[in-house]
Amino acid sequence: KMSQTISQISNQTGFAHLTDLPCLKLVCGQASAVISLYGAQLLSYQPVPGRELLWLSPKAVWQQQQAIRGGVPVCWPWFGPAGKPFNISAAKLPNHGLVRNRLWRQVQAEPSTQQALVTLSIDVDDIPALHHSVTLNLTLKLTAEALTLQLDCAEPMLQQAALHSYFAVPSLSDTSISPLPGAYLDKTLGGERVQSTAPVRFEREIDRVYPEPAAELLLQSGAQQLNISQQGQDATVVWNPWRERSQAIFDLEADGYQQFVCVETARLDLTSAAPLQLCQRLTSLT
Ligand code: TA6
Repeated sequence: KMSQTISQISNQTGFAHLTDLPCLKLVCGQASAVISLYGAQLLSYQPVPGRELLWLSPKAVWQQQQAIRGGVPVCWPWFGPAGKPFNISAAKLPNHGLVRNRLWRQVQAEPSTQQALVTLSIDVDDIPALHHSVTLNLTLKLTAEALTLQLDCAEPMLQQAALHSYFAVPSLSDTSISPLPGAYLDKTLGGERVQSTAPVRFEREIDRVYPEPAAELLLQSGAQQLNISQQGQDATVVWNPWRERSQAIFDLEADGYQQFVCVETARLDLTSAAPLQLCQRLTSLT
């Protein structure tokens, strides 16, 4: 008898404690994923039932301008605080761009036997210094083996972007990411360039921008191993807020930082106007 992978895409209202959040659920064989239409934010990826690879804060909220704390936030068209060319007026602009706290629309959904594929889109007409609307697309592809996120913007413009993934870690003190380049910009030191070949260890706040990023990373924590494959990036950002910083973040529990690390596929260059294509693929190896 032929065994076929069954895939399926369905609407779902609510995820975890966010009971009124509009979501889509993707299933392919044993694997499943949940994505929120608010922010086009992936919230869950389970390669097999019960093994969650992403982290969501129990204090995450949505609506009222808030971005959901956890999953895979989409940062665009700027990363971090808005700088040039976006900060042209005195208006206060949100951290990490304009699309984390808006509803996206589903434009395409294709379940086939081998994969579940869905595209979410948003038209943004209030990018500072730009006088027309720009469309951003996020395509999610779930197969039995892997999950791929792809962010596309066809407009040749100055734009930054990041897939700001929060990965659940069973043991923060036994977590490593490799390979990482021997130099990085340390945002906890105001962006100072640091040369170091020592492996990153999560024993204090880590907020690093690694240029010259590898295409394939291994995130290991305890017995868990995850392959993170990236495309279109010019940086890998690694973030963990640690204890003190967490206290200033209203939607993080006091010890929440023990449960995740962010490994972000980012395009940060703002020197040339270009279309965007950024990709992160997650494959559990355990
Ligand atoms: O990617 C790291 C970072 O830019 C940190 O500096 C930290 O602020 C984090 O993202 C979270 O930002 P958020 O706007 O979600 O609070």
